[in-house]
Amino acid sequence: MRCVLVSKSLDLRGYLGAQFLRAADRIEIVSHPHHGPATDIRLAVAWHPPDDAFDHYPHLQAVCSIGAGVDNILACPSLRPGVEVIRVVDPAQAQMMSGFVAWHVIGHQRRFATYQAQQREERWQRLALRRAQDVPVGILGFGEIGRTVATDLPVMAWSRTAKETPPGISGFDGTAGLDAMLGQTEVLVNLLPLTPETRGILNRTTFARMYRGSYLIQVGRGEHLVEADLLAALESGQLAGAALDVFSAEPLAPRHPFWRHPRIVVTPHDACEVSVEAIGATFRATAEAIRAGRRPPHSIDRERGY
Ligand code: NDP
Ligand code: OXD
Repeated sequence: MRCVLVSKSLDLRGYLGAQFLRAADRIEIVSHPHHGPATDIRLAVAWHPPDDAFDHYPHLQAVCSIGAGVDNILACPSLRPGVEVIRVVDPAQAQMMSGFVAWHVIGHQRRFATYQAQQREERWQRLALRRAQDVPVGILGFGEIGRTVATDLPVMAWSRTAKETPPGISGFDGTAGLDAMLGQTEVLVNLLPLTPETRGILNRTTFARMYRGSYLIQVGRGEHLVEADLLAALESGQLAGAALDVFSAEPLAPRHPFWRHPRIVVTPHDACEVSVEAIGATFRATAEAIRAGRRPPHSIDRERGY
C-alpha cells in the first residue's frame, strides 16, 4: 500500500519529519502530485488539499487530517463520497488548548489589557479585582477539546446533542440551550468544528445575548466569525475584548484592522498543536484498519461534517 501527502499550504514531508516517515512501516510515502501509477495509493495524509488533488487517486479509501479539524478536507471538491476522513484526537493538544484558553480567561478576569494600557501611560492605578467564580465562561463545543478545557475551568458548555456533564459543568444543547447559555456568559470560548450549521455563529445576535462587556476567545475556525460584527461589538462596548487565533484568511492580511485593534489579541493559529507522534499513531491505526477491512478509528461523520 502507498500513501500520498497532499497539501497546498504545507510541506507535509518536512512537517512530519523523518520519524513519521520511518514509522509508516510497510507503507511507501509519496508526495502530491504523484506522476507514477496510482492504483495502490489507498491512503492520504492531507491538510488544505488542492481542489482537484483526489481526482488523481481513484482507489483512495481514507484521508487522514493532521489536526483535530477536518473542514479543509471536507471542503475539497475532489473528495469522493465514501472515502473515510480521519481526524487526530490528541489529549496533549487538548491540554495545550486548555492552557491557551485559561490564559485569556484569566487575562480578562484580571483586566490585563487595562493594566497594559495604564503601563503605557505610566499610570499607577489599582483596579477592582474579581474572583474566577464571578466570571461565567461558556464554551461552544463540548467535544474532545471543549471537555478538557471545561474540566480545568468552572464552565457552561454547549453541544449539538444533550450530554451528561460532570459536577461543576452545566451542559446546554440545541438553539434554546444556546440562548440560555449566552444569557449567562461573560467569556465565550468557541471550540466548534466548522460546518454549514456553525458557519457565522459568532455574530451580532450571539454577542448581543451575552453580558455587556463580555470577552470572546475564538479558537475554532475563522469562518465562524462575522468580522464586521465583532468590530461593531467592540466599538459599542458590548464586547470588552477578543482573543483571535483563527481567521477566515490565514495568514491574517497585512493592514487588517484586527492587527492594531487595542482590544484584540492576535495569535497565528497557534493555540495548540497536534504532535507528530499523534499524527503517526492515527495514521498507523488507519492503515491497519484499512488492511483489515475495518472502519478506521476517529473516522468522522461526513454527513454531519465533523
Ligand atoms: P469534536 O468533534 O470532538 O467536538 C465538536 C463539538 O462541537 C461537539 O460537542 C459537538 O456536539 C459540537 N457541535 C458541532 N456542531 C454543533 C452544532 N451545530 N451545534 C452545537 N454543537 C455543535 O471536536 P474537537 O473538540 O476535537 O475540536 C473542535 C474544533 O476546534 C475543531 O474542529 C477545530 O475547528 C478547532 N481547533 C482549533 C485549534 C486551534 O489551534 N485554534 C486546534 C484544534 C482544534 P455533540 O457533542 O453534540 O456532537
Ligand atoms: C487542528 C488545528 O484542527 O490545529 O488541529 O487547527
